[in-house]
Amino acid sequence: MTTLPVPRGPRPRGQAKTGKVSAAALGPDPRFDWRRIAYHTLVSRALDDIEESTNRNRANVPREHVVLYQFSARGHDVPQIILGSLIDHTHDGVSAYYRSRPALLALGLTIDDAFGSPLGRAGGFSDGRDIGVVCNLPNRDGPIVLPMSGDVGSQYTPCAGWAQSIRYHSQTLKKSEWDGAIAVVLGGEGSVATNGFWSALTIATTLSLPMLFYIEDNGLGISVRGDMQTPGGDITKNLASFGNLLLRDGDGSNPEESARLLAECVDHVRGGNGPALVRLTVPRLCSHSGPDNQRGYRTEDEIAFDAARDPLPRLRAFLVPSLMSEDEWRELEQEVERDVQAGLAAARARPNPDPSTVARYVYADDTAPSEALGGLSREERAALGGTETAAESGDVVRFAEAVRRTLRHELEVNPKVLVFGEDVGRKGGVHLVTEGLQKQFGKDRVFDTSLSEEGIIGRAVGMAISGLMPIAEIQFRKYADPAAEQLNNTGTMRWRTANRFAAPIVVRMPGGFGKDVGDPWHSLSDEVRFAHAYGWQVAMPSNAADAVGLLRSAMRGANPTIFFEHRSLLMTSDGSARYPGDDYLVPFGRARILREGTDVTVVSWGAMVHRCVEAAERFGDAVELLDLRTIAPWDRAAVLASVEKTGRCVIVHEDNLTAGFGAEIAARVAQDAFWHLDAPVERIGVEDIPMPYHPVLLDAVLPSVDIIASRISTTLRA
Ligand SMILES: Cc1ncc(C[n+]2csc(CCOP(=O)(O)OP(=O)(O)O)c2C)c(N)n1
Repeated sequence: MTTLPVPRGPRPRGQAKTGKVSAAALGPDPRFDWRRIAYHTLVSRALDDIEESTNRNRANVPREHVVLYQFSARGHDVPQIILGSLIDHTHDGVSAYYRSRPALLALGLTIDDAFGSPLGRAGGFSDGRDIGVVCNLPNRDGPIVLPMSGDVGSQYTPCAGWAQSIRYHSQTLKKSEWDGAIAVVLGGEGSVATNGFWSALTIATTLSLPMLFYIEDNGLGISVRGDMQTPGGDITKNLASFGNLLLRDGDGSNPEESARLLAECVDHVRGGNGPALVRLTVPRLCSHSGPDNQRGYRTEDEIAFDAARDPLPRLRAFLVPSLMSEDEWRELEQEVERDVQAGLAAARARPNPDPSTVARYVYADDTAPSEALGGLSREERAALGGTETAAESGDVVRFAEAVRRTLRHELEVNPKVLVFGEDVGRKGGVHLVTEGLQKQFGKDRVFDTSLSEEGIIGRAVGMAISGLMPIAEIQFRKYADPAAEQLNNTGTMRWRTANRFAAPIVVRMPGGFGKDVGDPWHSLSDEVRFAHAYGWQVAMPSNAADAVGLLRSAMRGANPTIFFEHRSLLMTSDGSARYPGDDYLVPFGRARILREGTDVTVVSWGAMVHRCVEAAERFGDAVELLDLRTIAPWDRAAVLASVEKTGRCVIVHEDNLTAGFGAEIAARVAQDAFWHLDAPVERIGVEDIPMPYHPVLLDAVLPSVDIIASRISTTLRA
């Protein structure tokens, strides 16, 4: 045997070199129901035992008993369950990851669901749609667990959003039932290297939010050691200069020390003293996941070293005989065995998910039997109402002013609306769209954020789940890229939780070329990326009136929305229109016919619509021009009906030609209107070149009125 390293973490306090502390010696602390903690630990171990022996990498497991993807929490369990027992406020929110099931058991996860979901059975967290341990707990009358995601680190910023929501509900909306609630995030030591961790830490510490970071340090991120994740391998040491963060560090295999440190941190955060971070070292008594066999990166000695730090025997020694007799412990084991076997049988008896339902819940479904947690309720949305009839008496407004008025009105009528982003508060946004709103509505409702798009979107998600309506601004389309992970997870949330959770946020983003200027960073269009993503509505209004109607529909709706504010339209006459009123709504997926024509259908959206209008004027009554207004959903019926009439189709957009959204429309037209076509479907877009800076170059890449007209002409002659 090689010499083993000294166990990490300080020696537990109250523990002599060779002695041990008993639970009774701690005195009665009513917060800790140790029998319950022991019960859940034994349940968690039994789940791990059964799943480890039935995962699909094991031979001889009957097909119907196979766990498709398995993660064990063995070794992480005791401190997680202790933590879970401290999360007891109705509005506590927890954000966790794939190794967090023990905490969920303490928070009310049933054994049936705990088994059923890894088996992929119907019902449960996701109705067979997501990995069994990537789970959630939508509790309407108690602490909730936000939907987990598979991406390491993505759990942090939604948790910061929940923490900020606690403050908003409690202090701004004066809902006293939120007083004293906390947000708790769980993560491994590998996750402290991620963007999400740092983004959430910045939000929580700069705003002094009620947020607890619990880092379970098992020393390995799959096979990579902790000193690759943070220098020296100890995140608490490295964070010592954060004045506004309580830091604690200890041995998670020691129940007494875990309980003491976790309770201290929870009390600190619950007491309104700002955030805390506690790191507990824990052994990983298992492979990373079912398919991993630890070969090549862990020696037998290292495995044995961790085995000697198993918190379960230490829990037993801590409780027996000081709080429980040997007989009582045995009875507890028997009770767990009975409950686990019953839960396993119930889970195995569940049917497989129904394939005919797999397409359900990509978007909101108001006919669903129960409502998802997140966003405005059906009643709140109905009460806000709205009209599809535009007021005719409105003054002509610029696009930017139209958006500002809409935000202002919605802030006035809906106290759950919050508007935020980089420079959105004091300055009023770099495009001045939110100018004056902070002055009018205060810093709780209209505010600047730290410079992290991951943080802006993740925070919005946590807020939406708490029932708020967050309107996030991304300064320029290109800068949504750092938030890609959160945006993706927002779009799939309703589907992957089978309508248990949704995050209907609105993301406003200026994009496209500017007036006389471009560049690769501030002029990106690339809207197709959001049409390609799951679950998003995408609005690309070409004028102020549509902007009002679409933005309001999004803000009173139940689906997450990308709302493009084209740079060249914000302050120009092209984008201006008559203000259609404070209740005006434009439904998504309904194109506007800008002019009727007989021989060719031109389809466009955003700023290109105006060039198409100009080009179309050269052809008398030949051109029928459709402004799609939204590309997800897009008005297929209107396009097909028009092409059936005209027999020709030209699609014009600013985005790249290759795999631009025009390709989707062209494919649909070719398939569904083939027999009506008299000419090949034509697409016009930027020829796969980044947006250049100099106006001469910009003009060279953008589809011009002349180019559009010449292609219409060619199509008409075909
Ligand atoms: C963004 C992202 N990158 C990579 C992965 C693949 N991956 C899954 S778990 C993991 C290691 C995580 O380690 P840690 O945070 O310490 O948690 P532990 O598994 O040790 O509990 C990696 C790299 C992922 N899921 N997400």
